[in-house]
Amino acid sequence: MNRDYKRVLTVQDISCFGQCSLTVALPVISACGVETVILPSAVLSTHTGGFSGFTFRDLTDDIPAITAHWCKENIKFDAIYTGYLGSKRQIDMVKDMFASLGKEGFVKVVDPAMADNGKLYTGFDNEYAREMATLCAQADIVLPNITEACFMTGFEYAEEYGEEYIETLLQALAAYGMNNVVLTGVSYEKDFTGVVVKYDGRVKYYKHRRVPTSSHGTGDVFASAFVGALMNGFDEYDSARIAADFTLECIELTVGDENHKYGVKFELAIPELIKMLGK
Ligand code: PXL
Repeated sequence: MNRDYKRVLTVQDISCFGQCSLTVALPVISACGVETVILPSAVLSTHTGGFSGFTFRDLTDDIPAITAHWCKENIKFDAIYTGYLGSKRQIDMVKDMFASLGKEGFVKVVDPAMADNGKLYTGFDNEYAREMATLCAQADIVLPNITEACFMTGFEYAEEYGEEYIETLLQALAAYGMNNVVLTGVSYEKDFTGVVVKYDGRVKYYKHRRVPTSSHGTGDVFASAFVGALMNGFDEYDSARIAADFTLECIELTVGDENHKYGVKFELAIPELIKMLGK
C-alpha cells in the first residue's frame, strides 16, 4: 500500500468552457498522484473574464447537505484548497469546512481568486474582498496576486514597484493574519516575473522569464500545481517554484494561438509537471 496517498478537497466553480478553476484543479492535482475531491461553488458556461452573457448557477444552497453527508461518512481531507467562490455565504461555509473536514494536521490553502490587473472580477465588490481576507486569515498559506493582496488589505495598487513596496504589502497581509504567503506575479524587471514566498518566517523570491501576454486561468494552474507539489512533500518554496515553472510552460505552449484566447493548454505540460515532481 502507498502510505503517501493524499486526499485533497478543492472548492471552486466549474466554468464549463475556459480552462480555469475546477476544470484545471481536478486534472492537475490528480496528475500529481493525489485523490482530488471536488465541491463546485457554481456552474458557469464560461469564466467571467473576456466573455459576455455567461450563465451562472450559484450552488451555495447545495453545499451544507454535501458537507453534512461527508461528516456523517467521516470523510476527511489532508488539504482543503479553495479558489473562486460564488458568494459571501460560501466564504462562511468554507470556514465551517475548515472546522469539520480536516484530518489531523491538514493544510488549508486559500487562493482568493477574485481580481487581477488592478481590478476585481465581474460580480465582486470591496465587501467580498474584506470577507475573503477573513477566510485568508484562517488559512495555513494564501496565494494572492498583487491586486488581490491590495484589495484585501486596502493597500494601494501599483503597476510599477520595488522590493520595498512588496515588503510593505507582505506586512499589510501579516497585519490581517496572513503570515504564510505566495505572492504571484511579482516583476521587478521587464523580461522577468516570479513569486515571493513567505513561509516559516523566511522570504524568498523565485524569478523566471516573463511572457508578455495575459491569459485567463493561470492563477488556477499555478495554485493547483502548488497544492499537488505540496501534497508530494515539497516545501512551500519548492512547490511555488515547480508551480511557476509549470505555469510558464503552459503559457508558452499557448501564446501566439489566435484561436485560444481563454485559458492555457495545460494538458500538454502535464508530463513535464510529473517529471518536475520526480515521478
Ligand atoms: O481563474 C479565475 C476564475 C475562476 N472562475 C471564474 C472566473 C475566473 C476569472 O475570471 O471568472 C468563474
